[in-house]
Amino acid sequence: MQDRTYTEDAEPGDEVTVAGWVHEIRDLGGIAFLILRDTTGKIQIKFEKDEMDDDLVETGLDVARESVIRVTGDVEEEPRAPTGVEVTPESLEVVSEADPELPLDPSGKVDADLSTRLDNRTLDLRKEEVQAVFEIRAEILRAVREQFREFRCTEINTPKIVATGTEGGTELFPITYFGEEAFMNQSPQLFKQLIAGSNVERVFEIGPIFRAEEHNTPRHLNEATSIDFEGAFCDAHDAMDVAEGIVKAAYEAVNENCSEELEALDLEEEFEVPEGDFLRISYEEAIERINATGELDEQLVWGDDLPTEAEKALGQDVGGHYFITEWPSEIKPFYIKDTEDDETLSTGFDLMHPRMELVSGGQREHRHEHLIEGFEQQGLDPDQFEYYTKMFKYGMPPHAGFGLGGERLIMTLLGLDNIREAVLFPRDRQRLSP
Ligand code: AMO
Repeated sequence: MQDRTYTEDAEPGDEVTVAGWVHEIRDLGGIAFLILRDTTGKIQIKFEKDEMDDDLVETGLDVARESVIRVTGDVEEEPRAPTGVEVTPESLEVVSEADPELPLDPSGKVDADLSTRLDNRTLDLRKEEVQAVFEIRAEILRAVREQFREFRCTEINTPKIVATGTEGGTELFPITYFGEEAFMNQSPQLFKQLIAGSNVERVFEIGPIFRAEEHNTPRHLNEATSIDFEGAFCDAHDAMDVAEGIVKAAYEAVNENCSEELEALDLEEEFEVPEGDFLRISYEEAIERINATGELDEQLVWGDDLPTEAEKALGQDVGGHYFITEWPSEIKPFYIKDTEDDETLSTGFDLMHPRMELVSGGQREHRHEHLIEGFEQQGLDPDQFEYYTKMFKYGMPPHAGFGLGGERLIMTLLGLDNIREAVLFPRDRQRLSP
């Protein structure tokens, strides 16, 4: 590609070639302005009709919005221009002409519904505030990786095509694998445990999970990004410390490195890094507090899972991130270990944002016989999981971990209304393409 200057780097006195999209054209008669937009921002291109070549003026002012152009010219200071500088063009090339009928207006003057936006993501991502969400997403994932490395974890990648499910049979997507039934993986759960039992000890993975959930809600996806951790010689409290550290690292990185993006999203005032330790309350205390709010039609009893309204009521009551610990064993999966002195209580925990659940985790059952019993109690056939259970016979250390919903983290951090806003191409009940 020809040398090209990003619009934010154009300084008065430079001769530059800038390339990007036609954001707007304002024709004031004798003078006209074209606003060119690239990934770094916008720059004004000035056309003084009487003093410039007619062809150049015509090409510049007749081009359809959102066409791609390349402009060469001198940069001058102009306090009235949006970025304080403007370019007087010497040449202008239309690189790729846009159809004047756009399905979506990237200048944001005309609102589009979410469905139209998702159908036209390329145009949608030309909006500053939408680009900002994905710049922040990238920064969060970078910071999370760095924080895991500081916690001495090794990044792993595990298969997404598997022979069995782990998170409940009804939420599986079946596929055909060379004539045999297989599934899209719901979670790296068993693989990350198998590696925590190796010399690698502490692992993390950032990857897709697939859930054939029937729900079509603002906080469920059928393909989500899970941020998983598993650590040998960790108990549930150690895993909670890691989860808390990861969530805080994400907030801190956004606070430090994304001020422009927060401004584009109008969040510069509102955005706050969570302060202090996240509260840890037991499941028993959680249901007492929820019942005491009086927000629920029916009182919760021991053993109930927490419905959405209960999570909301408790979230409002607590007012910040918090953990719910010691869930009843019967509502946690087979791989979660019971507490030492009470087998009806599990070491399972959830990390909650006041709006929703972000994380599930716990200490794992690492004793071979107990693990086999757990499978049987949950109606699963241990023989199908032999590749997993047999490794528990060869020196499996106590271990713990968690799964953090990547999009839920982004959604709650930015206060997005819909989880789909945090994914480029969401998969849900209605969407299989794009
Ligand atoms: P769980 O099924 O609770 O636990 O998932 C962990 C976290 O992943 C996110 N999540 C989702 N986000 C969007 N759409 C979905 N359909 C969806 N499903 C899950 C949530 C949730 O808290 N193996 C365990 C984790 C572990 O124990 O390590 C697991 O998958 O934020």
